[in-house]
Amino acid sequence: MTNAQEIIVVGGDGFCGWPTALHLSKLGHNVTIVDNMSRREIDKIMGADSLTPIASMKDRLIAWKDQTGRTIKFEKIDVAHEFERVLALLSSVNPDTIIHFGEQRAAPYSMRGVTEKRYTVDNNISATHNLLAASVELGLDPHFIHLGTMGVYGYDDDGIEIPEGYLPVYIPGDNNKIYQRDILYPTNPGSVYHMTKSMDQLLFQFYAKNDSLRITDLHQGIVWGTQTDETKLDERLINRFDYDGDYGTVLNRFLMQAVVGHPLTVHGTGGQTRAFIHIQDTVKCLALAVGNPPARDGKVAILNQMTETHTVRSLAELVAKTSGAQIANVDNPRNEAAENDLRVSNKTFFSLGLKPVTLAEGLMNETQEIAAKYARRCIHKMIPCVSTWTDNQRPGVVHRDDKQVA
Ligand code: NAD
Ligand code: USQ
Repeated sequence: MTNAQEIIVVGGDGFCGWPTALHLSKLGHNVTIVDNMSRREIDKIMGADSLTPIASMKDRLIAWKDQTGRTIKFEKIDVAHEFERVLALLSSVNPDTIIHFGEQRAAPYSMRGVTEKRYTVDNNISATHNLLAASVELGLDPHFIHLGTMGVYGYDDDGIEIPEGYLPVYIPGDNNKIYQRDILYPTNPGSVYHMTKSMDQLLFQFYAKNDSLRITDLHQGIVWGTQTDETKLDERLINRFDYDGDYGTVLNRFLMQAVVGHPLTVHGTGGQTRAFIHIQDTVKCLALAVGNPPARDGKVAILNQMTETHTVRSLAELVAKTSGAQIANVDNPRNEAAENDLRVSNKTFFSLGLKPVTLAEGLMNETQEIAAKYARRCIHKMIPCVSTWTDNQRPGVVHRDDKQVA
């Protein structure tokens, strides 16, 4: 491969970051992972764990070297709070690309209580800003790639296809002329976590304009699956598989629930439509983004990184049909529309050559095989979603306008 880059993968111990780091290393790039291991700490505090047995970072990197002969470097740094260390690292690596996965990414965790709300805002906003500010302070010129989320736009069901970042608006001026502006497509976040991703967008807008940083913001849908070509090479390289009520995402939860004999936990009617992408395509999209930095024109490149949409209900029905699992419609702990449509423009990745794997193409079986292999590790009490969006949704809470007091 030509054009090997120096790439820093922040959050490279996580579900998306780890397989991305491996994929980019395999392509010949020089990869440095940065992570503060907070995700593993949160699991310990919650009493949860990845369904798959994830090796220590040291063993992961030894396994990668054993399998491929390639070296990935690792620095344990909290990028939200250790600014001097971020400066020192960026200065020594002088990265061509920084990929930023290093945020608290669970919507339910961000809604657990005030401690988790404050942690999510503090961690995510400071992490993003420190990386941008450090690059500018050092006079570096990295292509900055951030993992954002489809959910910044909310699910209002207004029949409009969500564009890739920008909305042309036409404003009548005082002189009877009509002026066109491309504004950031309005956000309408549905959790404190999604709110931090909306706020990140303004940081990017400012640094692209003021300091001419080249920034790509990938608005990713819900990632499913667990293994990629690289993580399959050795059991010590296995990716994490979250299934608990806060960090487990819906399709992976259903696939493992079917395996361990738990009814599929559909929130409400299951009429919520969401965007999805397989982890194998996540790593391919990242490689495409690395190879295609945006022009230095003061404008953030915003790409929708998703390959298909489904309702929660249809996913549950599909999993139930193939596995015989029962479906349980449970009270929705979230404050979200019960039913919505969703249309998303994802033309950029397709124009760059992405050929996605879809649900129909058999990877659901592979994910269930992994879940079955490690089903004995399941901590059943961690399956229910107990983080609620408002106090009123907590079990046993008497609503202010209830006539009868229980
Ligand atoms: P993850 O929690 O598995 O990984 C995030 C990693 O970042 C963890 O290893 C964590 O320890 C690290 N981290 C967090 N704060 C840090 C800090 N201050 N300093 C250094 N490291 C820090 O999450 P993921 O599923 O891999 O998601 C990665 C990114 O992709 C997130 O920003 C998330 O918002 C985005 N995303 C994820 C999904 C999904 O379905 N998993 C979908 C859309 C977008
Ligand atoms: N849901 C169920 N049953 C469950 C779990 C979830 O019905 O057992 C429902 C939720 O109520 C919601 C939908 O499934 O309507 C999706 O929930 P999720 O937990 O799979 O996904 P979400 O909270 O949106 O967050 C995940 C990732 C986040 C990422 C986001 C992409 O955790 O990091 O940003 O997907 S997106 O949804 O496109 O914004």
